[in-house]
Amino acid sequence: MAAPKRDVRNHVLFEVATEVANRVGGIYSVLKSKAQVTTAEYGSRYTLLGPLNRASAAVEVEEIAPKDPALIATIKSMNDRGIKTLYGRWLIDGAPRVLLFDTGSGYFKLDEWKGDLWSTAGIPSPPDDHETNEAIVFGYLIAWFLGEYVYHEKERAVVAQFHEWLAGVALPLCKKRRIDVTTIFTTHATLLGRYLCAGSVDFYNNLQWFDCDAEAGKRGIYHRYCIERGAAHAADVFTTVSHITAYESEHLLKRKPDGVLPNGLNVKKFSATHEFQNLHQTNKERINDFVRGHFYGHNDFDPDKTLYFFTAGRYEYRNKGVDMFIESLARLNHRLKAAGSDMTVVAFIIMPAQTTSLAVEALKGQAVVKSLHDTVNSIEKRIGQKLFERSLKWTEGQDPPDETGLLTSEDKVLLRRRLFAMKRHNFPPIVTHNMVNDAEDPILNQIRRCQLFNHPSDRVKVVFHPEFLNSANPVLPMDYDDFVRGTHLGVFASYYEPWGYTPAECTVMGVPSITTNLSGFGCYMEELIENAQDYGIYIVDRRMKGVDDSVNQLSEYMFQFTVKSRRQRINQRNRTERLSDLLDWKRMGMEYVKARQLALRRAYPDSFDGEDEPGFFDGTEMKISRPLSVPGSPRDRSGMMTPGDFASLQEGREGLSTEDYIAWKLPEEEDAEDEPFPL
Ligand code: G6P
Ligand code: 1S3
Repeated sequence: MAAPKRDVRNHVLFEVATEVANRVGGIYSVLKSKAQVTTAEYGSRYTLLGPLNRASAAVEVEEIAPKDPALIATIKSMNDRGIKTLYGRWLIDGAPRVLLFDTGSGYFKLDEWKGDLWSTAGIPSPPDDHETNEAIVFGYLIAWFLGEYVYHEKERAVVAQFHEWLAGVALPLCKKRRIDVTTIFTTHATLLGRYLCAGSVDFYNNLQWFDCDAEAGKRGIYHRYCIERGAAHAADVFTTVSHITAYESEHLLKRKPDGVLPNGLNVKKFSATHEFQNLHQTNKERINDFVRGHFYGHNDFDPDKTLYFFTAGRYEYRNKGVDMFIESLARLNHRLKAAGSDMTVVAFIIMPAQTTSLAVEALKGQAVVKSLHDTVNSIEKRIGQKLFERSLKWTEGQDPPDETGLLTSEDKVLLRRRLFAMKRHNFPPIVTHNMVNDAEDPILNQIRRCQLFNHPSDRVKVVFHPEFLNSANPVLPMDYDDFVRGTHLGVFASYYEPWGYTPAECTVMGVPSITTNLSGFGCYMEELIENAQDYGIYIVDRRMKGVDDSVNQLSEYMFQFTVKSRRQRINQRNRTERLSDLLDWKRMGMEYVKARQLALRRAYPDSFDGEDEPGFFDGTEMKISRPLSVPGSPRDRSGMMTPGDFASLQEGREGLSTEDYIAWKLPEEEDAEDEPFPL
């Protein structure tokens, strides 16, 4: 007897990842920022599944009782057999429901499951790889959960979307056990790609030639690679976050992705127009304060002619392009000196490395400037008080009070002591912390090689902050978002970057950025915007150019930025910020909708009235309305999110269109030269 048809329209959605309510990296950002649109679409039909990390769950999750009878029955059955779970609401925008599994409570079955994984999927698992053991236990718990859930839930279809290999073990199990769910596997990078790029291979020109099994074996990740490849092949729908990663996956995982699901952001609009410009100014003042302290005794550059550039991210020296950034800064320094420029660039590198403590010199810098500031303030108060008293005593016919005796000899001594404390016989430090491995640190070595030592004659100064930013830090007390707002330019010269949230975050905060055509974000913007530079999105060509040419292009972009006037920078920031809506999940989320539709069609073709599967690679283009006369606007198409070979997931015949999801259009452009804010 044929199984009864499941209701595909009213389907249930599970999203499975190891970073649910547990901040590790980019996937946490994806799930967290997307939660609002997905809960808006699904309500209680949406649940995120992840492993239970008690420390982070304690602050991020509020426990509640489940209401869905199938969920109640499934959780009870697993609990009765020793598996501990936590069901609750993730305390973020959208407050999605989460079900977290305590993998520790499943380890009693680890050996049995490892044997099963080998016999059902041919995936080996060495004994001493903790991360893989976690992935296996988690994968088996998820397959167990889904199997029981669809046993109890007989009416509605179930879509399960898995992120990254760590959550991928359940996919071959679902297929082998014929669990009645439809699955999507989304990879945010490939294991082999990340490893190969971190070495010194010419990755993109050799993608089709790598012997993947051998390369994975050489790096001791063969078993992990098998999980990733198995997941990609077992899923009903396979997707990645960008075209560049789709291309990489096709060659390294041997399955061409069905489509691309780019990452969005939860773009919060500011109620006041141009509010983000004011925020730039106030946060820049805070960075100025840090710079005054850090460069004490060498404050010979004008804050009004100083630009703040930065790069940030996980410490992956080559993959995140820090090597190229530092080399380009050295060339920029040379160029600014040769041109006799009066501009100074302070370049920040914010990347966590192993440190022992904050450096004494960095702390001292902030302390001496603070003492100077306090002393000047108290002198100022005393002078004011004296002047006031003298003025009160003034009578007609007398000379008005003058400056005589306002500054006492005690004040002069105090001031002199503060000035002496600011004498220094060394250059301002590069690094704000004591590094565990200073002599071998790749960033420091590159800075040494390029001789960017913060010499007074240098027009480019460097500050390496080897810790993520935090407003409780005594040296640079700012949270990351505030810091970004205060800077002028983000530089992310990545070599391996499947998407790249850092430049996207700059964009929504109205901060111009430089990225590369090897990053998913860079490619996406290049496709979408004709003249990206006008919008503050600079894209370095690292694909077709040699390294030296790419470095020159990067330093040229930075140099061109330094010659902009303040008005031009303000105008450019306005244009950058206008792109925010392009990156909003309200728009990007549409690709997820399409992927789920495709998964349902593939699993339940009969529920779609026998229609053929829609052409998955036929991108549908739509016009974005804008005044034709205005130059420099994004290209007139919005179905461009997944262009080219891995074109847009089909805009369905089920009433699916981007406009229907959350209406979006490019705001009309103002006259860039006529904007109502102070210079
Ligand atoms: C914002 C503020 C302006 C300020 C400007 C500085 O636009 O609203 O008042 O003059 O930032 O820009 P700059 O690029 O020089 O930091
Ligand atoms: C990955 O994190 P990563 O920094 O290791 O996933 C992110 C989210 O999709 C993506 O933005 C990033 O490029 C990838 O590299």
